[in-house]
Amino acid sequence: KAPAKSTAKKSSAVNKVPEIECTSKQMQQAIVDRLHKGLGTDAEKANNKAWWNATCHAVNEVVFDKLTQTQQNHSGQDTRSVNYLSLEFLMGRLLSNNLHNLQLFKVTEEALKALGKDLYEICDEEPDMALGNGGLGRLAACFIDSLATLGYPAIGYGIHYEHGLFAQSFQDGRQIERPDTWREYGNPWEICRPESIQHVPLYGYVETVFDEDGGSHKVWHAGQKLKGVPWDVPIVGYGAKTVNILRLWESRADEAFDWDVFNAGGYVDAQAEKSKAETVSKVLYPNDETPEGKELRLVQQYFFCACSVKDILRRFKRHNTDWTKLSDKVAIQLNDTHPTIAIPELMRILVDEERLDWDFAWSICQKVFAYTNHTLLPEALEKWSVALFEKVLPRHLEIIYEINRQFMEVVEAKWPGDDSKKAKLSIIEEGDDRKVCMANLCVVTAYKVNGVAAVHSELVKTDLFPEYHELFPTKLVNVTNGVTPRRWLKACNPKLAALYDDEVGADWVVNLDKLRGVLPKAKDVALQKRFMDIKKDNKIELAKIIKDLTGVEVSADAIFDIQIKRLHEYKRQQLNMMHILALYKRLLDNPDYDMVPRVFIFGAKAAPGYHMAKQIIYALNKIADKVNNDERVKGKLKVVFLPNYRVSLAEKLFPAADISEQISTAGLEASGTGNMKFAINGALTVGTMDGANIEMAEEIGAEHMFIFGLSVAEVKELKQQGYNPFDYYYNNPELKSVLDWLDTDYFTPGHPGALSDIKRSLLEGGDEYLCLADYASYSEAHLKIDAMYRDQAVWAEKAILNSGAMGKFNSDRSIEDYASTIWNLTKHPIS
Ligand code: GPV
Repeated sequence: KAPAKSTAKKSSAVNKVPEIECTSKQMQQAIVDRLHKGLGTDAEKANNKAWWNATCHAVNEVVFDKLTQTQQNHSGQDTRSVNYLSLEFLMGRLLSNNLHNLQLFKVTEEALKALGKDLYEICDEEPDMALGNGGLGRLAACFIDSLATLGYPAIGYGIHYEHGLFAQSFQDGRQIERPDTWREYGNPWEICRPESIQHVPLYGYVETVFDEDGGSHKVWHAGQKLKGVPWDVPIVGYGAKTVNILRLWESRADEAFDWDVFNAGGYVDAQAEKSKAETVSKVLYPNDETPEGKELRLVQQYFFCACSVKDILRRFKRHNTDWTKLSDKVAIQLNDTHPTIAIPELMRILVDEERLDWDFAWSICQKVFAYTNHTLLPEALEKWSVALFEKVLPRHLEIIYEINRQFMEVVEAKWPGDDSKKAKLSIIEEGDDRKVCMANLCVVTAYKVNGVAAVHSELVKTDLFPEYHELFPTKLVNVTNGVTPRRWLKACNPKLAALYDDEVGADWVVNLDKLRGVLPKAKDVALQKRFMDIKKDNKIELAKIIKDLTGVEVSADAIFDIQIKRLHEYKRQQLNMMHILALYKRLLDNPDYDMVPRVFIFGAKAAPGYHMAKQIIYALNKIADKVNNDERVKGKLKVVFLPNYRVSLAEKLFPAADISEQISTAGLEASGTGNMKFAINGALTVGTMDGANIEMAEEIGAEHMFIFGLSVAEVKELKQQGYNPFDYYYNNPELKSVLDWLDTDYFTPGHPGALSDIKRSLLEGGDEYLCLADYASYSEAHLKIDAMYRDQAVWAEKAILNSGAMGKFNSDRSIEDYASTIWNLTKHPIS
């Protein structure tokens, strides 16, 4: 099989998708039926939440049927499948998407309308399933959508967090976190599967047992046991030819294990044990790219990996007895290093429980696991303290030592006597506080390791793992990220989707390359008008939401300039902020300063313990307060920071954007996926040559984007020379005045210095992310944006050229790349 090449028209997906037979009358009946028989209420009494519930249950009648068919099909053929292990699945809402994928959206819209209800309002009742932090978790969600759409046998495995990512609000401009309660009153999309419960040992000690044949084996005597209860969420592919599952594990106390305490009359102690066990799946760690070395996190990782590996082996054993077949039937994809512990867990089961020979077990592991790297940031690479490991997972530590011992022999053979190579490649980092390096364990074991965009994958080879690359020259590969066009165009931007249906045919939904059909017509006045009218409508919709959420009035005639992503210094929201301050200053210095009205829109959560990120949120809110209430800017400048950015809010933002801010320091954003969602929806990108921006420029043409700033090579060079932010500060008066402004109490009346630490980190702190170095170039790019927007015909043409050229960034293409270059998967659609 040839490796999948980027844009080639190869999306062999479902091209003609048969409608599921269902009339509006039948759907009405099904929904009313669910209200009556499922919820014990009626159309008179029901509130919108109940209507939402009833609609979900009506939809599930179709979903479950297709799910059963899919499972019978996969099990009957004992198909090879991919198991996508991820600590995060940022699913968002499911109703609208499921309806689109079942092609029941229109019918349901009509049915509800006949019942006096609006489907969009009903969809808005659904709480987001926010079981993820950001890009990494949302990528997993797009991937399982594409896997099902393409008809691949696949299971997503994760944790059934009781509380997903915290809800964010602002108090005097500062971020406040509240628990997320997505399933407080149950959730219609999940099915509990007690028949597939798993048991997970933890803590305790390892015993060596000597066998009669003179050999020996290890027995792990656990100090505690957890019960893993699986909850399945059906994943409906577009056209419903496949309904896969996302299996999420909930932790409970293992009654069998607590029996002694219970019998001894320790009722209260037993209850306390129970609640301790339940904390394991209680809450998602809210850190993005900043691992927290807490015991509970390690326990979470092991808990879900142990459940998942056992579940995978249980399915395998239903049809197989020959362990050499495991790698024919099973691929396990590790979404970053978070599920790495699955590797020693599989070794443990094969060696200690199945009693396979070590070398045989190791050869199996090396054919089963593949690993995706999502970052180069050194602080983001997971390392666990050996002491903690020994306490929680004593047997796994032994196994890792043995893997490492054998691997060090390989390193010695390649670089005889070179201890520095051994130190660098060792899975165990030596020192006072010895550490287990999870990324090293992944690279040593996995048969493929991939980065998530071309430049990132190159840097993985040259900068992150150069020695591993020398040792395993075919192991490191690239699979550029993508996003599902079902959620990120069809469902979230129905008007633009309808335009594309008319222009290129409705099957763009499964073959995004088809959008290229509009490229030759980018100058067509009628098309431009339709395109820009849609954008305007979407902006008006967003303006209402902004008013609702913040009280700020914005004009849909202004340029909507949006930066939405986690708050991180490397993503440089602070650079955007500096430019906003410069515009504000220009307007104050010259009341007639000529600029197209601009609305800067932000959405971002900061990790609760990330001080500088929280300061940047605070600063932006304070700046917004000032700017939005300053008559002198005459409405030319507005700044809004939307609270509680999440998938469902993103769906309202991407379609309404004119400008997409993708301004990370070159070399630091592995890929980005928001960049893709913006461009597909017709926003123009202001961005650095980083991550997938580079490949977008290849597809779209860099001349149709606002590329600025230092390249990866230039960043390296500048850092090597010794970067001094003060050089830029003293040489650029505007930049200096903007930064000095932060030292006053202008934005925080009565509290001078409240924003000074941002300035400090950009000057004395060394400006690690080169904001000052890129400032002038960024500011210039914004002048070009302003100039171009004045010519609406040119703008429309560019927007069409951007959107139409995004075919490559369909997650179906990413999945085809994984399927052919890593997973060796075959499609098994049910019809
Ligand atoms: I590592 N990413 C993330 O969202 N969380 C993480 O903990 C880590 C990486 C992101 C990268 O920052 C993005 O560039 C990338 O597009 C995304 O993962 C998906 O690959």
